[in-house]
Amino acid sequence: HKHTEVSQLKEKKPLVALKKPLENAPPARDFVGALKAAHLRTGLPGLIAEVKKASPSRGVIRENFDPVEIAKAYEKGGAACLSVLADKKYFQGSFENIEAIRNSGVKCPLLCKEFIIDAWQIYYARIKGADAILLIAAVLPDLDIKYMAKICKLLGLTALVEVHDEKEMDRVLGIEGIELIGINNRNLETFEVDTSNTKRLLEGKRGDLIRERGIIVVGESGLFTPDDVAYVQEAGVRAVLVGESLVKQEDPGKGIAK
Ligand code: IGP
Repeated sequence: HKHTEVSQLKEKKPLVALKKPLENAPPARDFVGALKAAHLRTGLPGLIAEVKKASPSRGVIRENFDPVEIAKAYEKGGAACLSVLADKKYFQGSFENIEAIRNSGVKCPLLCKEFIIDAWQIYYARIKGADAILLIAAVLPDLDIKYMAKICKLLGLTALVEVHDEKEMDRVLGIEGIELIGINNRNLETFEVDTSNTKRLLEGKRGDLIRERGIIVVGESGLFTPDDVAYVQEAGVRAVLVGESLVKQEDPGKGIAK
């Protein structure tokens, strides 16, 4: 089933059409470098602040949604990187939002939050100004993750590979060259959030291997308070991805550690 979808997509957007704009795109920014620098500077996990209007679990999170205004507030507040929802159907995002933020003078590296199932989406994200893309282990076979991570390397993009259980973590640790892993605390089927997910997945041998390889782990979803952040930091993350709790504030940049 997945494979028919992919081949249909390939017919719709031939890669050749993306060749020229790709050659003209300015180089990607260093997403992992920005996270490490923020972590060193603050002693706290580097923050990826998410520009998100709505979600399937919460509905509309912010009524007067201006992506550029939010991005600027995040940068001013001290976020290391930004995550921008591109998915229309579930999150009311767009690739145009990424482009608008990139063209607004915001300097933070940008993560394109799209459900990527085919290579052309990676090239497209790059053209729209993304510096990193999300690869979700729950929807991609290992071979696709490998292949897409290779494309990212060629384009100078960072791949954030997202896992939400031990099985997915082990699959991703079996792939060479992955430098950024996100642990999603949200169960994708029930939408329930449990931050102890991050802790569990970093215990024992998995945590050892991650430290040995210098992989940066991002704690994702359901982080609302400084205590939540301290908890996942204690578990071993050096970066966090926060959306809802920031987006719903009047000043979304308020409360970010500089
Ligand atoms: C942010 P929250 O609970 O702070 O708004 O979560 C982010 O982790 C979440 O939006 C997310 C997501 C995803 C969205 C994590 N992985 C994959 C879409 C697709």
